[in-house]
Amino acid sequence: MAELPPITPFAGVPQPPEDQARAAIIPVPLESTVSYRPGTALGPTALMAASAHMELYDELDLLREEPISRGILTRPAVDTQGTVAEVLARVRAAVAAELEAGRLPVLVGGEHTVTLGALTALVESRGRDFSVVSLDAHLDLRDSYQGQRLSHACVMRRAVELGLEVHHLGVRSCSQAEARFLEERGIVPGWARHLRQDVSALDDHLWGIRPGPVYISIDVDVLDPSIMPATGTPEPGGLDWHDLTDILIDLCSCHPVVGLDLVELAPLPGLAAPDFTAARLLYRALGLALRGPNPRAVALHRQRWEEWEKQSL
Ligand SMILES: [Mn+2]
Repeated sequence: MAELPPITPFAGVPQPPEDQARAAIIPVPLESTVSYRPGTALGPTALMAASAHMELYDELDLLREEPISRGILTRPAVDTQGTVAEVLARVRAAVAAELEAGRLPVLVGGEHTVTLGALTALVESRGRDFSVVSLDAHLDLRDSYQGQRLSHACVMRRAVELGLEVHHLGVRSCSQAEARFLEERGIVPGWARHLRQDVSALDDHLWGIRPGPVYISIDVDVLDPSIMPATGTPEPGGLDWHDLTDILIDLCSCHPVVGLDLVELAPLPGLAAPDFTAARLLYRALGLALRGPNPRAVALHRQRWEEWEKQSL
């Protein structure tokens, strides 16, 4: 692949001292198994460039602060040469180093496959005490795709095989084999249509997430293509900005976040809005994750989850 343009630091601000940084953004411009529209290798460059133009203040009622002041580092991009397995090994090492230093690891893709490197590092570091929340138009539960098991279309299947509990929100596209896999496992995804039609459907899904830490994986295609056309497979009927903000507020209020990623941005030349949307989305998610859970929300969540567990027995 041709040389990628340079990746500038997030938010266009000087890097905080290492000992004051609470999060580290790790760009991973991997593009190996994308199925439809190419360009996700340029996602990190575009997101970082756009992020220099954001307001550093987040006006969200719950934040009303400059999340950047909590200390957000940008690391050099992970080398994406070689096989996907080799790239994932580098991602795993980069994430492990941040975990070791007590920082929140934040991947910016690149294709969704990169998430697997972070999940592997987290399982090695802390075991399986965390759940994965996949905000994605797709289930990514295929056993293999185009002969590949390390593919964007298989990443959550590999996560399930790692022994992790995976929750899907915003789904609106899957294969018949994936639908059968869901049935066999008794997994009920948060279909985008249900979430839009009925607020209690969203609550049910959020309450069903086990109390405790979460890893949040955001595929930008969870957003509607009207605001996020710049992605490999733009599926109609997605979430809007405020829907997604509400989900992030709920997740980050009720759970400590142990890792975060934003993947599958494939910039469209001449169209700035999707890059800017992705930058703000990452910044908002980071702001909420670094703010940490609210003890009252955590207690309420545990109570609701126990009721939810009893009902589903
Ligand atoms: Mn997707």
